[in-house]
This record gives sequence, structure tokens and C-alpha cells, in this order.
Amino acid sequence: MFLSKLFYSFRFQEMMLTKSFDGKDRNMHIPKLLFLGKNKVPFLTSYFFLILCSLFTNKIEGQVTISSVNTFVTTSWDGWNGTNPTGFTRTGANYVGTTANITGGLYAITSSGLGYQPSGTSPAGSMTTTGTFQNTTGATQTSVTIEYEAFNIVNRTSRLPGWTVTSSLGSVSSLDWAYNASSSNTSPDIRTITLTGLSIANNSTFTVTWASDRGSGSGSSPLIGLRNVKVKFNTSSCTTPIMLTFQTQPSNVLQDATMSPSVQVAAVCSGGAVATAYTGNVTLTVNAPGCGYTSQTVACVNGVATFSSIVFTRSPQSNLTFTATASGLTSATSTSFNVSAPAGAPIVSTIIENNFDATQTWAYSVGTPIAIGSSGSAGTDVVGIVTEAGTGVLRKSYSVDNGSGEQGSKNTVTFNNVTGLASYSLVDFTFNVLSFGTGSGAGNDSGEDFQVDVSTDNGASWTAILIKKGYSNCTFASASTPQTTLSLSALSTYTTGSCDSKSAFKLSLNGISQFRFRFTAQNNRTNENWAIDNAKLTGTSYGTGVAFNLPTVDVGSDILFCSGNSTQLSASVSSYQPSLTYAWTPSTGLSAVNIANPTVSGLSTAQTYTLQITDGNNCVSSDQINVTPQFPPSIVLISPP
Ligand SMILES: [Ca+2]
Ligand SMILES: [Ca+2]
Ligand SMILES: [Ca+2]
Repeated sequence: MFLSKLFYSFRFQEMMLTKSFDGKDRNMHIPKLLFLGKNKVPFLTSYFFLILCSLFTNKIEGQVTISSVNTFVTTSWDGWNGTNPTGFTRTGANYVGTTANITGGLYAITSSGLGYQPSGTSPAGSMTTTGTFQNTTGATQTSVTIEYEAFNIVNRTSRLPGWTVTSSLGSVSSLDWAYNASSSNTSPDIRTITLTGLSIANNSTFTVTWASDRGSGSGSSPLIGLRNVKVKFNTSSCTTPIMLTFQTQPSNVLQDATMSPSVQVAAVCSGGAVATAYTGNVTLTVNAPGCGYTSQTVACVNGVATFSSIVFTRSPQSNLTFTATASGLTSATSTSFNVSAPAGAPIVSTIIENNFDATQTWAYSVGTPIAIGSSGSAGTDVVGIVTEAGTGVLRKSYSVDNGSGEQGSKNTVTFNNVTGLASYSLVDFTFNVLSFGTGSGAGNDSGEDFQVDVSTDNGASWTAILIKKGYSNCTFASASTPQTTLSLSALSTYTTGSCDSKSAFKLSLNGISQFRFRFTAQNNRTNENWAIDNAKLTGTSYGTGVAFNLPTVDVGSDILFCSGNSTQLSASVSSYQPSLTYAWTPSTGLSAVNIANPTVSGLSTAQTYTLQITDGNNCVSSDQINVTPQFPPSIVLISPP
């Protein structure tokens, strides 16, 4: 009894299936396997038939790949001529042709996309076309917009077919289209839907299926169409951002060129979606030691800040990173990038010069002398060009020889204003100072100082940049090195406890249009001469394609000095953007830590000092110097035995 219930007979039947295959419709002879129970009742037949059908109808013809966000990928279906567009399959109706008639099937009428004429026996869902869409953006996508055009091609209002749309993403019923006789391919009904809260992993696919049938009513059916199937991924959105993230990372860039593509920073929520309503400011700062870039602040648009004008003015620099910050949000750090140097070298030219020899284009005027003191011999102030050590110099002296504390003079020599400086990226003012004389009492003394003032407003205001202190018959020669860098923001004073021999000085200026300088000197002997030589303005142009390298600083050779005295440090800086700031460490024994030339005193042991300079582009450089106090030999008294 049990066994008899398990006995089944079977036989083959043959059926014919018409199927579109590789774009051509073919009649296929399909063996139909009928399982028959004891009473010859078909059993499992329909399941087996469905399996066979699926083998023929689900042939994959590629996918519509969507590689970027916020950009529609369109399948027009125009001119398809029976061959499915890439990524689409179809079932249940044959291709008929390009001219409308009443034959049931599919049409490709000019500019009418996929046309469908239901046959007289088309059951519900008998015709379908399915698009398969693949996410190739490289990221999981959470929002999709689907859009298409639906319309009437040939109006026969007795029946009302339409498009019923389904998707593997979930319900898309708002894409359904009910027959509208007044629509046309030139005036279609546009159906659109945006789905959110999805999770479409990179490289995964989803499907959208359009189905139609004969429609309700009676009589003949109209010919309907669909075309311009558009699908896009949307920037994921959320409400409350907690952090920033770089959507477009920085790229390597040439100095002075604009970084491309623009760096983009998004305000995102905990799940990584963009807070599209966020309009807060995002500030992009380069991390140390990056320099030559000014931090930018940009307001978010749709939750994203786009930095389209990133330029670096200094090079070469490597492994730089940006930090993006916004109020209340966790900041983000970019990947690294480099700034490469253009091939060109800066163009350096002499603007004006007076070497008191062959080149004397920078004219000057001698001031009215101020008499100092009353004792000693009455003399006159002496200013003019003389030859010293084989070269012409402009000196200030006195006409008689007086001793210490006796009368003398003070005078100021003012050089003419120089205009037209704004066309240069950088202007250097360089000059030499010297103190000379021969015989008894030669050389400038305490109280007989030399001072340089500069003006960038044609003498309306003056800034003292240098004082060389006279000191006990101090003489020193003109020398081209070492060159000491001066600053508009700090007065450099040399010195108080010794005869300082620094001769060459440089003051760099940018953003000025005019410049002049003056020096004031005092003495009371014919063999006391303060002098200058080689007063010069040099213009440097960092035009397009010219490298503006990072600064370098040199604090000179190590110093030995007597422990009871003091010694003075000085810095020379090259290739920099004014203005400079100075930071000496440690502060032990230094008169100041924020000037170019601090005095060192009171050291009991050797000390290594580090100077870090920071220029106007926030570029830094550092150098070190060892300063060692020397103690006089000790006399040790040993008691005789
Ligand atoms: Ca000279
Ligand atoms: Ca003297
Ligand atoms: Ca004197």
C-alpha cells in the first residue's frame, strides 16, 4: 500500500516556446516532462516548466554600470531594433518592427523607445523588461533615484494598459504608469522615485522591472512606450553631522598653480552619510611644516565644502597634509601631497645703488650738523666720500682731534626716496658699515653711535633698524660676510660691552612701493670715521614658473668668550618672505629670545642654542650654535708641608 503510493509513471510531451535569444526570436522545441501519479494526474509539472523557462529567459546581457554619484546613467531604448540595450533583458513578447500596427509584440518606433502592443491574449505580466544596474562607485550607496518616460504611441482607448514597475530594492510603485491618451513621446509622463536607506555594496547589482499586459476594458489595446530610463546614486544624506571627512583628497601641485581637482570636505553623520542640509564653515589648514599656504574657510553647500583655490607659494615641500576643522565637528586629516618647484630661478636685479665709486645712482643729502659738547678744540662736521682700504666710502667725521668728552658733532645723511618697488616680490636693502681711522685715539668711542633708520612712506615716519655702538676706539673694516639680517619690527643694537665688527647688513621688505634710509653718526676726531659703502636695493621677482624656496637660517660659528663678559649672537636668513620672527631656545643667559641678535651673559657652562625662524609665509628654518664661556686659570695655593 505504501509502496504503491510512491509509484509514479512519467512520459515526455513536446511543447513549443518562442523566445527572444541574442536579439532574435526563435521557436524552441522544449521537452515537457510530465510526472504522472497513479491516476495520471500531472504532478510537479509546472515547477519543472518554470525552471526550464528561467534557463531561457534570464540570460544576462551585462549590467548598466553606475560609476559616479549624483549623475544619471540613461538607457534611451531608442533605436534598439529588437536587440536589448546593455543591461536589459525581456520576456513574454516578440519584437515586431519599426512600424506601428495591431500585431501584438514589441516595437522600435522612431524616438519612442520600447513600444509594446499587447496581443489579444496577453495575460497580466506577460511582457516584462528588466534592467540590471551595478554599483561601481567604489563605495556602498544608500540612495537611488529612478526615472523614466511613459507615453502613448498609438491611441486606442478601449483598453487601458500601463506600466507596473518593481525592483529588487523594494517597492517602487510610484513609478507605475496608468494609460494616458494625451501623453506622447514628445510630451511624456515622467515617473520618478528616490529611494533612501538602502545598502548597495560596491560591485553589487539591483534590478528594475517594467511589466505590462492587455489592460482593463475591452476591445483593441493601444500601443504604449517607455524610454529614457535614468538611474543615479544620490549623495547619502543625514541630519546631524558629527565629523568631517575628505571626499576629494589633495593632489600633488606645482608651486603657484591651483590644486586640481578641488579638495572637498564633507560633514558626515555617524554612519558616514553626508549631512546635506549642513551649511557650516569648514577651515582647511596645512599642517606643520607645510607653509606658503593661507588657511581658507569655505561654507558647506549640501554638506560639502569645496576648496577650489588652493595655491602654495613655496617649494619644494613633501608629505604635507591638511587638517579640516569645523565648529562642533571632529576634524579630519587628509592624505599627503607634495608641492614641486617650478624650473625657473628668481629674477634678481639691482634697483638702485651707491658704492661711492663708479655707481652712484642713489643720491643723498647731508643734514645740518648738531654740535656736541664745548670743551676741546672747535671743529666742523665732516661728511663726504673718501677712499678707505682702496674703495670709496661715505664717511662722517670731525675736523679736529678732540679727546674723550670734548666737543664734536652729530649729523644725518638721508638718501633719496626710491619708488616703483611694488613690482618686485621681494626687495632687499643691503649696506656695509665700517669704522676706521689711524693714529692715537682712532676709532669711535662710547656715546659715539651709528644708527640707521628706514622709511617706507617717503620720510613721513622712520623706523630705527640698527645701532652700532661706539666703544673705546672701535674700528672694523668693511666686509661682505657675515651678513646680518635686520628686521623692520625689531631694532638690532651692536653692542655695549665690546667693539663689534659686523659690517654687512640686509633688510628684506615685501609689499612696499617706496623706500629710503638715513644714517646718523657722531664723533669728535679726524681719525674717527663712521662710514657706509655699497648701499643698494635689490629686487627679486618670483614670477610664474619661478621657485621660491623655503628659508634657511645661519647663526654662524660656535663662540668662545670670557666668562665675565658678554657675547652677541646674530642670525642671517636667506630666501624668506618678510616679516621674520625669531625664537631662541633655551632662554638661559639670553637678553631676549625673540630677536635676531640677543646678548649672552652670565653663563657658567657651555650652552647650545637653537634658533628657529618663521617667515611671513609661516615657513620655518632652524640652526644651532654652541656658546662656551672661558674661565681664567685658577691659582691654587698649596700650603708647604
Ligand atoms: Ca665703495
Ligand atoms: Ca676714539
Ligand atoms: Ca671720540
